[in-house]
Amino acid sequence: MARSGCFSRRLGVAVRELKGAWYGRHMAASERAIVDRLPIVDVVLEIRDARLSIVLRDKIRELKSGQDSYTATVMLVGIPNVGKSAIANSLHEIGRIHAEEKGRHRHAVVSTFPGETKDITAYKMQSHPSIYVLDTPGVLSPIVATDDYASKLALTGAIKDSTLQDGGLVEFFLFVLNFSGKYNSWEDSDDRAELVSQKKIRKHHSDHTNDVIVKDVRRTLAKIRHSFNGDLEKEDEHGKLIESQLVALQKPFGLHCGSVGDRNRAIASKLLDLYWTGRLGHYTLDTFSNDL
Ligand SMILES: Nc1nc2c(ncn2[C@@H]2O[C@H](COP(=O)(O)OP(=O)(O)OP(=O)(O)O)[C@@H](O)[C@H]2O)c(=O)[nH]1
Ligand SMILES: [Mg+2]
Repeated sequence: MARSGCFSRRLGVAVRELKGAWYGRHMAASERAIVDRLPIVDVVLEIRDARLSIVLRDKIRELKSGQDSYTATVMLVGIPNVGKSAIANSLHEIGRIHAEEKGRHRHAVVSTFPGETKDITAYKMQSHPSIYVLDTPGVLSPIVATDDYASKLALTGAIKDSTLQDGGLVEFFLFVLNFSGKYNSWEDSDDRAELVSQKKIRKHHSDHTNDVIVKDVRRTLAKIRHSFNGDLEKEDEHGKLIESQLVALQKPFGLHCGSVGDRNRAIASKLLDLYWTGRLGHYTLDTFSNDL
């Protein structure tokens, strides 16, 4: 995403203007609590994305090879909203122990909002040897080095603040989307939806192809993108494309009343909600060098 240019800068500036406000007293206390627990923890797993699951499986296999009386503790750490609680729940769920042994805290709360987990909580996932998984509150340093990093953090949902909506968050999302190959995969999934409706293939639970609003939003965005004759690399031309996409979204979202400002805010929040709940696909914001 080397071309992020003005969209990333604008959002990065908006994030930096928050001056690390997300790192409040609560996050500082959580950070201290995590450090205090380190001596009793056997494995610390930093959660970044789904690819970590392979590392996780290997580590747990290593622990299992120890003595039966051994108690192992795995601590999940990471910035807010990366899925620590979701992983804690999955590990707890797949744990081979009786329901009554699973303890008082059955499930960690999973939410699209960062900062949902307030305290370190232990979930038992196995007996003989005992394995506990510790879910921790997300901690994000108050200092973000560059606008590029700040804007990507905001787009992942690690920082959520109402001022970011006016700071170019939705525009940065559309910028990323317009450069991605998602429109083609949406067309494929429309074809798939047709086959699903004809019952020629089974519907996959996560493809959202039967969600009418999602389909309309995807179609609207793709149509405007396909009719765009300008140059995506030119910031002013790309800005105009994004403006037209946002205006066109009034229809699928059914927003016809209220002031222009209110409508724009509602469109931005509905579109970002679709993105954050995975209904507009998954995006890798990092750039990888070929030697990785
Ligand atoms: N697409 C996708 N979304 C996920 C995955 N895991 C979690 N999520 C979503 O990411 C959001 C955050 O998940 P949480 O598990 O609450 O994140 P967290 O790291 O515990 O967040 P904090 O408690 O705020 O630090 C939720 O909307 C989840 O549904 C995943 O593997 N894939
Ligand atoms: Mg959590």
